[in-house]
Amino acid sequence: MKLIHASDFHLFSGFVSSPLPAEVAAKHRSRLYDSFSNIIKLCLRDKVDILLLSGDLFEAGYTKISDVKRIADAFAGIPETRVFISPGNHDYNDEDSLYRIVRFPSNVHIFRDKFEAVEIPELNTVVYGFGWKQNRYPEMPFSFVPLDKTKINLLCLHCDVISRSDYLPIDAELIESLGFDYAALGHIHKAGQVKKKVFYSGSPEPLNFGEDGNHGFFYANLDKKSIKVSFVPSAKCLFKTVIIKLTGKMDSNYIKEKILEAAEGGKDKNVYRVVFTGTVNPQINLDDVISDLKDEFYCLIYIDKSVFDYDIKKLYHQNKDNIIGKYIQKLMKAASQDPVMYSAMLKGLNALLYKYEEGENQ
Ligand SMILES: [Mn+2]
Repeated sequence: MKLIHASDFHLFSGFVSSPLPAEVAAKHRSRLYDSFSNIIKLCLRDKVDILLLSGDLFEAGYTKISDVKRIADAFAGIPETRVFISPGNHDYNDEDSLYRIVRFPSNVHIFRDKFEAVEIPELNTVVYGFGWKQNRYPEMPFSFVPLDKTKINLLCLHCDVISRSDYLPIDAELIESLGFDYAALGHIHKAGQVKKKVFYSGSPEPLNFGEDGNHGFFYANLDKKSIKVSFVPSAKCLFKTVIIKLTGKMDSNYIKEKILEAAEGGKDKNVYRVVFTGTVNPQINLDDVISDLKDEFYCLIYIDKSVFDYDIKKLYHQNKDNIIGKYIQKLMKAASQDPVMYSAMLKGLNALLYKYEEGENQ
């Protein structure tokens, strides 16, 4: 029997709390859908028997009826594949859920908030599952039942395999000990094998900078006696954080080179976040540095954690009689005791120096 296990697509995500610029968020949204439709194509090509989708298939808050209709139509295109969906915290299946508004084809089973067993006699298989009806479960909302070990027993569930969690905490040992032949879990976005037959497929595409590394889904060949599981990497892009430690000696071109070097040839497909640390020459505008590179990148954003590279003492002596010297004199004591004050002083100095220089040049 051929089985695909995928989860956490987060289709149609709004990326509202994400630092992605709107146009990149839109492109990434279509990548998410591509990852879904590529799995559908694979089911069709390989005549996959069972597709287990363990929750967060879409983000309900940003998903329209027509979007879910599109998902349902895709499933209608693979009538020979039995599809099981166990909704999770982002697509929970309550009375108002789009799962209940849109008509799904007969090859699709969507679990509700009752632990349920669905028999597939022709495959000698039982698929167990539970669908979330709310977005939190601080406690296990159901009990397992003993399994018929003459059958292939599958589990499809959105859950957290730690003892304390608001997201349906469950003991991985317990799942293993019950004797499931494959447990398809969702919720954790990083793929992994929790126990011999217990898997998190992770999200097929990464969704934010916390989700580095490979993303994809599991493809299993199994019968009652044997199981062969492979991870299929499917992500079209990686989310990469690049840390650039600046020194006051670096000029703009050197910083640009550093960023390009760190992007390692993935700049036309990956999502990059540069974090600047260290000290920066106050003459350099990091916003301009990033803007100059932007066209070469699929997505490039930055966070500035650097501080200006001033020799405060020297600056003070050079400017004793003007506003800059007086500013340093006023703030130096507080700044030496409080890092927030220190960084405020540097920002102020930057403003003053530029202003002062502009004035001189006029
Ligand atoms: Mn998720």
